[in-house]
Amino acid sequence: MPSFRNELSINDQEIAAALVGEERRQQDGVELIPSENYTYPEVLELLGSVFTNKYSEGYPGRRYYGGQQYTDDVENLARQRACSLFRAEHANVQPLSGSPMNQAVYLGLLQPGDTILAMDLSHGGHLTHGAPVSHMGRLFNFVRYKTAPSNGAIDFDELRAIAREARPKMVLCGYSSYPRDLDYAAFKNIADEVGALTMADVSHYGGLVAANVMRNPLDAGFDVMTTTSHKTLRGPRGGIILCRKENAGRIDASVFPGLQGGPHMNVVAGTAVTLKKAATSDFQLYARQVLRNAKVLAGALMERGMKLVTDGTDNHMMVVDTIASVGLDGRAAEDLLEAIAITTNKQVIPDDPRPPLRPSGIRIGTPAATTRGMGDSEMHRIGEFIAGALQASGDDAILARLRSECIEMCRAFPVPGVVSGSRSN
Ligand code: DSN
Repeated sequence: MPSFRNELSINDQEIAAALVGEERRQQDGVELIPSENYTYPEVLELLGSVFTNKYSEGYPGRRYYGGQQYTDDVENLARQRACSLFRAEHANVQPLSGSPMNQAVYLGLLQPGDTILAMDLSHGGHLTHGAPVSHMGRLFNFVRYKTAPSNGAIDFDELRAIAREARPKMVLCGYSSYPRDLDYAAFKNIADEVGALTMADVSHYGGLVAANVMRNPLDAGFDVMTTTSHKTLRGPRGGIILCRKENAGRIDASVFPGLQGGPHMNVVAGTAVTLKKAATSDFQLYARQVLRNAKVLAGALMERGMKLVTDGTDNHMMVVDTIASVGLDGRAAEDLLEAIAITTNKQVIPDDPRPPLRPSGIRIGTPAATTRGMGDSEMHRIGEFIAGALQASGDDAILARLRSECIEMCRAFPVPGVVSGSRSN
């Protein structure tokens, strides 16, 4: 089997074959799932380092196990870098990923049964923002606000009315499928009126906030901001909670021992490196290009007759209404694009009448393609590939041609950490 590696020391043929296959899939295809990215070779190295051997329950200087001189250094650096990057008073870098990160905040600052005002899930909110199928949706009382499908605007008069009626303990914003930026000051004003805490989950666009190309909710006085580290930030899979000093004790105790045991120190080390890189001018250029690429791709799709929810984007993602565009549901569209080596994900649109596994659209984002160095001309080509494939459903000859053109384009843009014949670039 052809391999992208010079050598592979994994003496387990089935797993080795899966790894080589995944490397080839990542190298040969365009990754457009907006929550995915290619992490740095340095992070891949740290993830496979001896830090994974270490138990470190507790926090620097207050651990329940010995042997912490190096893990303490790593966690202190990660916390300091997170605070400096996001202009926060306190950071917890231990959440194992995005869901436990958000759960730790709710459980640390609220009581079961409390009301949380959050974005409607089909309008872009995340599972942990109270989906009925999630444990958080059962533990807390989530009340919803919506957005205008025409332009994504939030009607803050209506939101104020809902808040006055529901008297939430927390006003939550942030999203996993919404193509616009948010007015955090407006959320904060309403929360202050009803005496609620403010929390923003910027997991998707944490890297864009870090680079100051999207608004930072902490600048508007938010109490808590959460972000995953593996999306626009390009780090290892993990979560970061940023908060005021006055809430630091409750947040830390909620993460450990409240919700988790030992932090994954190999991940925390990778997070520290990621946060240092996110403070550089190179990262700012990257973040600007992510936004530019999204605008160019959105324009290319709309020129070719694709209907985007809110007719465009102000961030790194867009949602294509595939039913309105070509009469295909999101699953069929996802499958069709996968056949031409483009990975997207099926996605509900606002107030979608269709079920989540057969929704009306797909979600597309530019962070991963931008990491590979793709720019304007590749975004135009990707727009052609996507529209061409969706409009050619059932035409195998056209799909085969699009697939080979797409793979050829990808080969000119190596994936960091995976290069034909070598392990890194
Ligand atoms: N699964 C992530 C996403 O795709 O948005 C969020 O957790």
